Amino acid sequence: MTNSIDEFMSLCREKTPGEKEFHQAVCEVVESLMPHIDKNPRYKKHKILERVIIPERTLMFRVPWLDDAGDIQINTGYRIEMNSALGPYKGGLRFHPSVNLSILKFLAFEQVFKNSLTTLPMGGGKGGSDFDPKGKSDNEVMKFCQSFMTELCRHIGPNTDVPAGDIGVGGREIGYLFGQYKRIRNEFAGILTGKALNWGGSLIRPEATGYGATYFAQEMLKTKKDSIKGKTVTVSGSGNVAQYTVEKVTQLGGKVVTLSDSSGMIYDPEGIDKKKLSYVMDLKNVKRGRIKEYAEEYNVVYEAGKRPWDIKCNLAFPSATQNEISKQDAQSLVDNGCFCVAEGANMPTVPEGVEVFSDEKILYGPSKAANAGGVAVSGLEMSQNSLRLSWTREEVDQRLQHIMKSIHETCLKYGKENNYVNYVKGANIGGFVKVADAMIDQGLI
Ligand code: NDP
Ligand code: 2IT
Repeated sequence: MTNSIDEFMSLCREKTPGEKEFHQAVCEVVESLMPHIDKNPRYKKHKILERVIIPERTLMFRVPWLDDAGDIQINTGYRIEMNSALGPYKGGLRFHPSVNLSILKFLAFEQVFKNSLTTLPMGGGKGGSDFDPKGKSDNEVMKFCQSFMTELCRHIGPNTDVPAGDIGVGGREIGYLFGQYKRIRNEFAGILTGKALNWGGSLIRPEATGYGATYFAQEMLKTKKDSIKGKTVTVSGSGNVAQYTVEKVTQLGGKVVTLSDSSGMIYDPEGIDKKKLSYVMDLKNVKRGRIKEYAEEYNVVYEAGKRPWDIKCNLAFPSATQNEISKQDAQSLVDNGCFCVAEGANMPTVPEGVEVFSDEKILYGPSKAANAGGVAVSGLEMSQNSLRLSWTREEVDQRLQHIMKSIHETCLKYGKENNYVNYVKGANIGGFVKVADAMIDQGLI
């Protein structure tokens, strides 16, 4: 079996040289799947694994725009249309200087199985650009978004491909992108999710990823007859996912003691309460400031260049970016008593760190299960757009909770090993089988 995994991976590496994040994501999935595929020869016969690692379509395009000084700027735009076996391509757009083909392919690949787990009819995709919104004026962000959508608009549509937000793409960017699509195509259509409430957005979509990750942690804790109440919690990042994780964890009686950004982390042993969280939301979403300012405001510790994983906690929610938990970080979390990790970010733990969590048999909810709440509510936004109706906050939240529970059940179904739940295996197999079966049904796609 190891042989076949090694063989598969060396072929994958040969065909996609240099795409290290993509190889990392594929390797984790293939390691979980190979034993299942060996038991189900039809997946082998139909070469499903060989097919799912190649995007159905990869779009790369030039994005020229004029900055406030009147100078020409050029970025690269991407959309990876990975798999449409279960529905239109669906997945976020990331605007960050680190964006490249490998990172977007890893994200698109993960998205396929994540979307399958949500139970909603969505294929998988991802896109974005190496554009850095940091330090840009609203006008520059708008000019960039308009140029990006001028090309993207010919490839997307409510039944074709429906992008959304991710790192660096929030409500502001979705608005500018939507406006440009509408101008060019002369249609008001559900071509993006994460829209504002008064023009087609869904209640709870901004909250969904953080709330969903918290609900998933709650489900994992229930298997140990435990709960979030009274727990000390570390969260990394301070963007969309981090903020609403803090909100829900706090509502459920947990105490969040850390936040971070790419410059450093804050440690607030008293806990980030409702008032402090609204300060963070204003700081990050309106003033677009740095987390360091929290430390100045509340007179707590700020550590430049550090991540929160040395801080003693019971539960951890990595919510910033990929590979933000090293092997050493994972060990230090476990050594300090952390027994539950729910990944709000995509692939935040390096493979050696995942190994630490599984060797120590802690509750470890991998990203494609734990953070699926965001795209799930995007799916609900698409449903509401199709119905031309909007559901109440309670209705969407109920549906989100139900979906997170059902993802947890799928993980149990495919991931139970004696008296331990291997959520990585559960999520990978549970996400894969639906996609694979649909691909077989649909012939050579
Ligand atoms: P935001 O842009 O709102 O926030 C990102 C946060 O992470 C910021 O605090 C940012 O700090 C920090 N960060 C980003 N890149 C790095 C880096 N290279 N090193 C250290 N810190 C970094 O993004 P989101 O909150 O939406 O996304 C966070 C994570 O959650 C991502 O992995 C994303 O893929 C994932 N995710 C998001 C979903 C969504 O619905 N938004 C759904 C599912 C997963 P700084 O400001 O300094 O850059
Ligand atoms: O990684 C993710 O699931 C997202 N960024 C959300 C995608 C979406 O389409 O809502």
